[in-house]
Amino acid sequence: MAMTKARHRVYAMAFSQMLVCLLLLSDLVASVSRDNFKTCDQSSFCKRHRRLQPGASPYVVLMESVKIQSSGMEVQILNTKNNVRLLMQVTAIKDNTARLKINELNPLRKRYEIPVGDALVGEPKTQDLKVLERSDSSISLGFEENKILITSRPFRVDFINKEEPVVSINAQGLLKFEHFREQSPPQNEGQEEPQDAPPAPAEEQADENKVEMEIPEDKEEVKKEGEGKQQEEDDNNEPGMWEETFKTFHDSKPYGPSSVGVDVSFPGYEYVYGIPEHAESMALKTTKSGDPYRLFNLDVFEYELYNPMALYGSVPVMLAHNEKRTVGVFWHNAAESWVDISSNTADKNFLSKIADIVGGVSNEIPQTDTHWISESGVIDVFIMMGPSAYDVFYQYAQLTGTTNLPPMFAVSYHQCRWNYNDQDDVKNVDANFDTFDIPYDVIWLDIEHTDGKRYFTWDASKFPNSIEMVNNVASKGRKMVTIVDPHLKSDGNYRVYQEAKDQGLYVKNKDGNDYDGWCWPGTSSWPDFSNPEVRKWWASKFLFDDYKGSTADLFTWNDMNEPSVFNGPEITFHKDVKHMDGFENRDLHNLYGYYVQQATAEGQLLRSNNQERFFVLTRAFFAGSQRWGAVWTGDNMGEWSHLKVSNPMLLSLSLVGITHSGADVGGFFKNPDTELLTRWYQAGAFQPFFRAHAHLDTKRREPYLQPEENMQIIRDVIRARYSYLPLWYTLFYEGEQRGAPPMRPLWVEYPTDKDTFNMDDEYLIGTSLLVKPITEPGQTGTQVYFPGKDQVWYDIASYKSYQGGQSTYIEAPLSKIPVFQKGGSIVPRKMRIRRSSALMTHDPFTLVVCLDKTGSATGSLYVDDYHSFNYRKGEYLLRSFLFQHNEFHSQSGDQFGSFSTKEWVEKIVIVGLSTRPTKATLNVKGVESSLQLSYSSDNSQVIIRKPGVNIATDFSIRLS
Ligand code: NBV
Repeated sequence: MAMTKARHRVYAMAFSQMLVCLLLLSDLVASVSRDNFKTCDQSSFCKRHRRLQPGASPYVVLMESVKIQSSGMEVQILNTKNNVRLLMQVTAIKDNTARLKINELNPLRKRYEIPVGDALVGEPKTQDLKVLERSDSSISLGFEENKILITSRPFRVDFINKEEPVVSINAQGLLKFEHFREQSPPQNEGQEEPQDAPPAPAEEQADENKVEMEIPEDKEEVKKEGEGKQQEEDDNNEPGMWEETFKTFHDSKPYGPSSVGVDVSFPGYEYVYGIPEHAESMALKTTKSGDPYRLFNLDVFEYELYNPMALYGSVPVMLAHNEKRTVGVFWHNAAESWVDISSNTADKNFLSKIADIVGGVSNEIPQTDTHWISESGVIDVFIMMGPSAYDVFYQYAQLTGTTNLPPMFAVSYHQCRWNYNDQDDVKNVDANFDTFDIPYDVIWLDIEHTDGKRYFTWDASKFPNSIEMVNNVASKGRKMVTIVDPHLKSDGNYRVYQEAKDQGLYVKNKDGNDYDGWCWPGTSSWPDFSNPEVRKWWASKFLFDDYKGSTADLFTWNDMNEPSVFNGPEITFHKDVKHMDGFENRDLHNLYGYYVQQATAEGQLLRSNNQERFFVLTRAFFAGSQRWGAVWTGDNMGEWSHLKVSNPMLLSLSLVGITHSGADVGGFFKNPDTELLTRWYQAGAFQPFFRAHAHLDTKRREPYLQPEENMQIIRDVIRARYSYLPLWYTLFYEGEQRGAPPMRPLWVEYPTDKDTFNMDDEYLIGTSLLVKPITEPGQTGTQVYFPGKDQVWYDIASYKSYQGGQSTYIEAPLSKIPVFQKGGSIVPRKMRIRRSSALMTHDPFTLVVCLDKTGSATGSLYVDDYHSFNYRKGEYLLRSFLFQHNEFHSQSGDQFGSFSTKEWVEKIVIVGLSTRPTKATLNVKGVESSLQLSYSSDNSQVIIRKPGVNIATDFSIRLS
C-alpha cells in the first residue's frame, strides 16, 4: 500500500494529469494482488497441456517420409488422433549442439518464428548429420560424438553423447501441437465473426492439412488410430480456445488455438537451473504441488519471493548438471510459456536398450522431467550437449551471442534514485561524493526529469541546461543516464508521438487502430519495436539533433518495456494486439522488451557513428538481450529477504547469458535500515551490475548520508569495487569471447562436488574470488564453504588462508563481507582509487598472487581504452601472468592485440610462499635490476614494490 501512496504523490505533482491519475490509481490499488496475474488454470492453453498424462504419444513418425539433406534431416510426424501432419527438422549445429524443430506441415496461416538475427545472432552453422542406422521403427543419426535416435511409435527423440543418453524429447508422450483450424460450426453459433479473422483458406489447403495418408498396407494399425477424429472435435469445443476472458479483459483469439508443448527429460540429472526471471532459488524446484514456472514478461508489482510467477524478463534456457556433465536446452519461442518440472527416476529398460545407461543398472537413476508449453509459434529446441558448463556457455553463445564488453564506467558504481529532482540536486549529489571521497561513475535520472513523461524531453524548469549539467559530471570522467520508456504520450504536440503516429509505427489493436493504453503520461501508444523500420526510427531519436540536451556522455535506461500497460490484462498488452506482418503480441510478447533495448542501443551506436560502446539498462529481456546491454531485477524491496534472493536471481541470469545484471542496491521499495543498506552495498559491490536505486517515496539514502560508521564501510566497499575493476573488466572481455559469466555458481568450477549443486548463497567471480555476502540481520559471522579439496583460499582482507573442501566459520562484523582469493590465482587490481573509473585510466596495477599448494599461480589481464570499439581492430592487450618456481612472469597472452597505454605495474603482492625471499631481480628483455622487497609477517606476504614496467612489456621477477 506504501506504493499506492507513493504513486499518489507523483500524480499530485501534475494537476493536468489528475483525472487520468485517479483512474490509474483505482486500477493500481487492485494491481498489488496476485489475482492480477494468471495461474496456469486461468490460462486455457496451459490448462489443456497440463492435464495431459504421461503415456504413449498419439504422434508417430512416418518413416517413409525421411529426407536426408546436407543441412539435416526432415521427416513427417502424424497425429494419429486427428490426422494432422507435422514436419520435424533435425539439424546438427557446430560445436556439439543439435536442433529440433517441429512445425505444421501445411498450416492454414504462417506460424510465427522468431526472425534470425533477433534472439539468434545469425543462422546457426550446421554440420553433417550421418545416418548411423535405419529401420522401419527408428533412425539414428550421428554427429561429432553424438547420436540422435528417433523412434517412430510412439514418437520420441533421444540425444546420446558418448553412449550416454542426456536429453529425451517426448519420452513422456506430452507432445501436443495445436494446428491452426477453422472454427467448427457449433462454436460459431451465436458468436460474432472476428473482424480481423484470416481469409478463409483455399479448400485444397485445408484438405491437405488433414491429408489422407498414403500408408502402406502393413501399417493398417496406424491408419486405424488415424481415424480418431472425435478427439479433435472435442478439443475444438473447449472453452478458451476461440476467445478467452480474464477478469474484465477479453482476448478475441481470432486465429483460435495455436499452442505447442512437449516434454524434455534429463536422464541422470537431479538438478536443473535457469529459465529466469523468477524470484527463486538457483536450483529449480519441482512444480508438482503448484503452478509451472511461467515465462511471460510482466510488470509484477511488489513481487513475491520463491514462487514460479513470471517477472519482467524471460530466457527459456535450462541447464542440467550432474557430476559428469552439464547439458542445456534452449526453447526458442517468444510466446507466453510455462515450464513444469518433476523429479523422477529414469526408465532403465529403455535407456539400456539405446545406450550404456548412466550410473550402472543396479541403482536408481535420477531423472528430471520438464514440460514446456507455449501459447503459439513452433517447437524449436536447441540441445547443447556440453559436456562442461563452460562448453554449454560457449554453445549458447554461438546461438544468441555474448554480452558485449561494457565500457568501464558501466562496470563501476551507479548512483540512481527516482528522482534526482533538478540540476542543483544532481550537482549536489555529485559534489557530495567528492567531499566524502566516494567514487561513482554514473548518476541517473528517472521519469520526473522529462516534460510530463514525454521521453527525449526535459522538464525545462528543473533542467534548464542539461548539457551544462552533463558536462559538469563528465568533467570528472563521469556519465549520466536518462530513462526512456517505450510508451509515448498521446499528445499531438509531442513531436516523437506525432512522428510515430504519422508514420504508422504503433502497434495496432485488434481492430487495426493504433493501440492505446495508460501508462505514466496518461493515454499512450507503443511503437512496434518488432519492426526493423520502427527500430531504425527510434534509433534516430538518439541523434544529438533529435534528442536535444543530450550529449555523448548521456546513456539510457529502458523501463516498463514488458511492456507495462496500467489498464491492460495482467498490466500488459492485450494478446490480440497486432505487430508487423499481422502477428499478434501473443506470438512474440517476450521479445518486445528485447527489441526496445536493441533499438536504443542502436541509437547510441548511430549517434557515435559506431565508434563508442553503448550502455542501455533494460527491465524486460529475452534470450539474446545480453547483446544490447545490462539487466536489473526490477522493483525489489528494502528487506533482507530481497537482498538474499538477489544472489540466486543473478546466478540464474548469469547461467543463461544475461551476465551484466544486478539488483537495486538498498531495495527499491521501503526504507532499509542502515545495517541492511550497508550489507546490501557489500553484496552489490561484488555483483556484476552495481547500482543503488530507490523509490520516489523513500528517504534519501546516498552513502554519504549514512551514519559515520556505515558511511565508512560503504565507502570502503565501493572503493573495493573500483580496486577490482581490472578483474571485472577482464572477465567481461573473456565473457564476450566465450560466453562464460563473470558471476558463477560454484558447481560450474567444481562440477564434481555435489555439495555445491544447490549452493546459491555464495558464488565465484571468475574462478579466482569466492564471495559469501551476509544477508541476514544481526549476523557477525557465517559458515563459508571453501570448494576444492586440494585448494587453499585467502581472505582478501587479511590473507589468512583456509583449506578447501570444508566449511569454516568466518567472522563477519558489519565492516566485513567475506571474500576470498583462490590459491593459484593472480588477480589484477588498481589501488589508487579516484573519483571515477575514467580518472583511474592511466593508473598502475597491483597484482595479487595467491599461491596454491605447489607454490604456483596464474592469471590474466585485459586492457584497452575502456570505452570505444577500437579493441575490435586489435587495439588491446591481453596479459598472461604466471608464478612458478619462485619466478613471476608477465607475458603477452595474445599475439594479435597491441595497445599503447601508460598503465604500469606498481606492486606485486605474493601470498603463500613457503620460504622468505631476500632478493627480487627484475628481468626486462635480458636486462636485470634489483627491486625493493618487503615482507609482512602478517600471513607472510611478500611485496615487490615498483617494478615500474609498462603493463604492455614482457618481464619476469626472480625471487631468491
Ligand atoms: O520510473 C519509475 C520506476 C523506476 O524507478 C523503477 O526502477 C522501475 O522498475 N518505474 C519502475 C516505474 C514505477 C514503479 C512503481
